[in-house]
Amino acid sequence: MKTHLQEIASHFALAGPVLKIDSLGEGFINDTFIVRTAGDAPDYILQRKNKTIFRDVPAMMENIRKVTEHIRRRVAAAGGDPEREAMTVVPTLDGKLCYLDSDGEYWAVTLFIDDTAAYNRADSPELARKGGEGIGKFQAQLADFTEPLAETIPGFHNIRHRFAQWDEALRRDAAGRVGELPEEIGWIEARRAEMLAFWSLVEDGIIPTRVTHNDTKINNILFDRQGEVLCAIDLDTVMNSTSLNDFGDAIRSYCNTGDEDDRDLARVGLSLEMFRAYTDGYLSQRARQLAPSEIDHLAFSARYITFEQVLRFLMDYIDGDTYYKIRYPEHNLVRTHAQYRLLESMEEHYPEMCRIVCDTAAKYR
Ligand code: GN1
Ligand code: MG
Repeated sequence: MKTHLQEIASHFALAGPVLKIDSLGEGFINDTFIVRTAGDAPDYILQRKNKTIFRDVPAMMENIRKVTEHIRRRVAAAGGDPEREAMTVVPTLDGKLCYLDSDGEYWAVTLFIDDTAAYNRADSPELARKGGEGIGKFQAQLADFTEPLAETIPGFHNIRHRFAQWDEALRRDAAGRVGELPEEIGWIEARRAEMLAFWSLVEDGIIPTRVTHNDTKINNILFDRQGEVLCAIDLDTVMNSTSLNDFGDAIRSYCNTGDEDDRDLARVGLSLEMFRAYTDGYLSQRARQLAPSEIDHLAFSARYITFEQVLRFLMDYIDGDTYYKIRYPEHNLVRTHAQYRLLESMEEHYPEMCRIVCDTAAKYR
């Protein structure tokens, strides 16, 4: 008898019979599985997309199709292997990009890329440099992409929008936790003005808007066994935004000496060595295309995205843990504290971060 997952998989245009389906990965949002097939047929990634978070899954899948097809053409033109250096969306048997099951859940399939490595933290400057190069290439591949993209999560990295949600969450106090969090709430409020001032530069067009990934933490990048970047995965949030977000979000994960949810705050901080390496890789691909206003705010973007992450984890804790998957009741608060320690470390090292960006940009311009 077919399992539920096998029944779901049977609606997709797979090249071979399904052997088994196992759970995969550590994503906080979707449920991810690997579909093993018999014989020479490739394996596949099957995902149940989180429809509470992504309000229009078909539109999101259409974004992913457009963007991956564009990247595949660019990879092929450069003599690369589009099946390894790009994601491939596998349609349903009736040609749709996702399958809607009888419970109202959306499922999507992509080709599984074999023989790869994934990381939660950069373990060497070489890896950080390669990661920077990979996101730099991703942005460069999409620099001439002109098709419209749906906004899959409205105001995703827009801090004005996040503060509106934040004010509402404090007012609602859904889980009755606001009273216990004066210190943590103070961390957010103390930085409201400087974060909004940065976002005004994007709103006013001083910092340009481009096609960006928007979720560039290290485990959303696939490396090959030699440490080269193959491609960016988890393209659910590909949208038009500032490319600074992709830099900042990557720094948040590549350059953290601890874990995103480390309970031991003494382990958490910004590694300037990893920062230098990531910046070098990224700017080796992007220095000549970025506007001066973008270069000038690269270092700040790491503070911006890390601040946003503190706000989002704390807001989810205040809301009663409705957005991120948690493994234990205080998980979102532990994440908040660990990301705040990282933010403080970035603030302490900010002058050096600016100097590194400036020197590296000069090297590649
Ligand atoms: C989520 O889906 P995943 O686990 O790659 C989140 C990111 C956060 C990240 C925190 C759609 O990423 O924005 O930065 O967790 N994705 C969405 O680790 O909210
Ligand atoms: Mg992910």
